[in-house]
Amino acid sequence: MSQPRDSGDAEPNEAEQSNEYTFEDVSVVMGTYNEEQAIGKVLTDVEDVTDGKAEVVCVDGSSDRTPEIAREHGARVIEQEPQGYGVAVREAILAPDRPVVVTTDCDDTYPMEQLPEFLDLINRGYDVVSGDRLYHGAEAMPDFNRLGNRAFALLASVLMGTRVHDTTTGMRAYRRDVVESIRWTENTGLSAELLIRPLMRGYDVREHPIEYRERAGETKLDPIEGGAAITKSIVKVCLEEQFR
Ligand SMILES: Nc1nc2c(ncn2[C@@H]2O[C@H](COP(=O)(O)OP(=O)(O)OP(=O)(O)O)[C@@H](O)[C@H]2O)c(=O)[nH]1
Ligand SMILES: [Mg+2]
Repeated sequence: MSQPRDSGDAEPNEAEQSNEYTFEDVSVVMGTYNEEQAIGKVLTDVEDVTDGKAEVVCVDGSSDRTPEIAREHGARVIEQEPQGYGVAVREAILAPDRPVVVTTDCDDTYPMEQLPEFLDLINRGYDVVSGDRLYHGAEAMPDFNRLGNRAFALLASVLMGTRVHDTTTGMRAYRRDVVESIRWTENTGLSAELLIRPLMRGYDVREHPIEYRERAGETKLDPIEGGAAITKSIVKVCLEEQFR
């Protein structure tokens, strides 16, 4: 049984929730693209914290040993030509049969040790739990990215009329029915879309502070091109949701 850590929040759907999910109900999914420096650590962390119970799905476009290492750790590997973050992550979130889907990056930036907190919050009734890297300051993030991420959150907040703090985080937990009930359209901007559409459709979304570590291996994102694509996605998705 998970223990609620605070009592002040309204807890949606809790009464309807008779059975609590365990890590046997969780799939941890990620896009993987030449992440051989990080993948062993990421998958070991997932195994350790979930006692080997969570399923892992990697949608992989690598030309290095990433998929072999993933299979050695018991992950399900779906091969896909590299076409960008969102194309991989969309396939990854739609692959599992388990009722709770958690996304992460395969670069050791996200704290797998906080997975139990994400599961607790889903068990408390939230539909989406979104890791907020900026809450603790995200000192490991390059300055330019930190500034950009704050700007994206501000832009999305203004357009949605709801304050959000980190729209581009890669670590979230979703009830699978949320993921399956929405048509996802964005690529580099998918992370923002995965927060904005559920929020604007009235799902119970909660941001949750997370630690953020320095990346192992090379980034797959060009900050200028990626930043422009994310800005465009935020505006497009917010307008589409407003007028749907
Ligand atoms: N399969 C696949 N995975 C991808 C692709 N592009 C990125 N990824 C993966 O998606 C995740 C996010 O990419 P990152 O390079 O970490 O992007 P980011 O988090 O915006 O940038 P950093 O702040 O540098 O980590 C990583 O696990 C990548 O390996 C792709 O085209 N195909
Ligand atoms: Mg990353």
